[in-house]
Amino acid sequence: MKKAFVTGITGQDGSYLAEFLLHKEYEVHGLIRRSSTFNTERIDHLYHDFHTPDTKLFLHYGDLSVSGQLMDLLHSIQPDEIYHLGAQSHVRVSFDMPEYTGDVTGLGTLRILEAIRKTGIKTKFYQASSSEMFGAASPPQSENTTFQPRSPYAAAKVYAYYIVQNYRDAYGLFATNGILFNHESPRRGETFVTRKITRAATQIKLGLKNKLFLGNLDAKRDWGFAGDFVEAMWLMLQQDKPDDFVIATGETHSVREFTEKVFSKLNLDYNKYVSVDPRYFRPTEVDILLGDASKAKKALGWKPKVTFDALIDMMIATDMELAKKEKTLLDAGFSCNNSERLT
Ligand code: NAP
Ligand code: G4F
Repeated sequence: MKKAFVTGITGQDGSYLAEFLLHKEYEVHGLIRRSSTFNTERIDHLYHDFHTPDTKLFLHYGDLSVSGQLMDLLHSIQPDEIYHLGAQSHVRVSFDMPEYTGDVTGLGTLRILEAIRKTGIKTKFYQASSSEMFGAASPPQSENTTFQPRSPYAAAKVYAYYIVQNYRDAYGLFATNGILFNHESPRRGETFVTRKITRAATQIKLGLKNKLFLGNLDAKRDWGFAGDFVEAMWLMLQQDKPDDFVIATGETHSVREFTEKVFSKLNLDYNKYVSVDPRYFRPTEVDILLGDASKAKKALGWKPKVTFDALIDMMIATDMELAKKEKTLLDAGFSCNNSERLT
């Protein structure tokens, strides 16, 4: 039985990856942060008390800003594969918290690589690199495109990308960068634009809300489904040699187009409900991302399965169920959180 260690297991990708690996009979170890509120909602359906016989998912407290404990964990678990997904992953927030983002998203990767090197464990390492690193580079973007980062988050990811390559060359580690374009799902954090839109539109449809404030509607993204993308992460670590791969759908759509589609699928005219609030603009923006994943297609045999329309349908369906539950609670006199978030 193979063992995997997953940082960021409580996040969108971590939860899909944990499901995928457990299905493949891996023993999965996840790093979680101590929080005063529960942060394991996305993996609760996978977790069994560790006293349960044959349990395959184990959680360990830790933080990417602390190196000694990462070393102890890797030494005791001895994973065959490490999927490093943990990060301060919100681009807008990285402008508010640049130092923290540099520490966790940039140096966090170095801390794990150092833990591998110092413990001497034999393992394969996956780094969650990002299309945000391409920034201002013209589309389509591939493994050969020069990075032009446009945010503290992107700059931190560029550092992490190159330190992965350096540890591969300098110490012979099996360390691979997956350069993933945007991927979404019903488990996407509610302050990322796609989920912010599907949450609000379904709430508006049920009369729980009457306005949605967004930032730059003209930005374009190459949006895929997170469930498809975690399979690519696994495929990268099944190769004989480490390498770097772009993972993308090869289609790009604007935020306006995404918004219009979601509202029209609910028989609503987005113009009546959506307003632009400059508070959501970024000091520097990435105008267009469009990935060329032909290398991954050829070398890994990977291609996306879920279309743009199917992704939107999936997100609307889940958020409609959530909105119905909220409506039931409100009708019964309870309160529910449908306030605007900071981002
Ligand atoms: P996410 O939902 O924001 O999840 C981030 C995870 O990192 C969460 O489990 C979070 O824990 C954890 N984390 C944050 N700070 C930490 C710290 N100091 N110590 C330990 N864990 C920490 O992100 P995602 O969308 O799943 O993305 C996964 C990775 O892929 C990230 O590295 C992201 O930057 C990268 N990426 C994402 C995309 C995308 O479109 N989704 C595209 C390219 C690259 P809590 O639950 O406690 O907050
Ligand atoms: O959904 P977003 O916040 O995602 P963004 O900035 O592209 O970053 C995501 O994808 C990266 C991969 O390229 C990941 F590395 C990163 O971790 C994250 O998962 O914003 C998408 C676009 C931006 O252009 C933003 O300006 O939507 C625009 N937008 C317009 N109104 C908004 C809003 N974004 C957010 N979050 N909230 C808005 O109200």
